[in-house]
Amino acid sequence: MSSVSKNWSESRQYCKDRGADLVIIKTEVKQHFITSLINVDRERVWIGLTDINQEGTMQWVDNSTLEKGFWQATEPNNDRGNEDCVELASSLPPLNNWNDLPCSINLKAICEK
Ligand code: GN1
Ligand code: CA
Repeated sequence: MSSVSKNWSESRQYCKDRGADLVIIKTEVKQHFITSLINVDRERVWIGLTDINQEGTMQWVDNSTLEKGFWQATEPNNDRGNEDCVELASSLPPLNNWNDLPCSINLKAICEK
């Protein structure tokens, strides 16, 4: 996990500078694992998911399309038409803790190699 809060693009660059990328979560096992890693501090972090390329189509940073999401109730809601990047809020139930947020918000991030 990055120790500094940055916007989504800067967070992605932070990971790339370390030979990694923002985390991709395609299974329940991994979703539980990532949540448990950070919920000691109830952190909210960027993950490698965005619909910045095409509104309404969530894509992982490996360019694959989202198949299964672990969304909070009523998310993603693209609030004010301005939410294209996805956070994981670790204090919420592991299978329902994603939310879309403005990509300009500063959060910590989870990188993976
Ligand atoms: C709302 O309630 P809060 O602040 O955690 C909103 C989210 C937005 C977020 C933007 C239920 O979340 O969708 O992304 O504000 N939640 C609801 O800060 O509308
Ligand atoms: Ca939202």
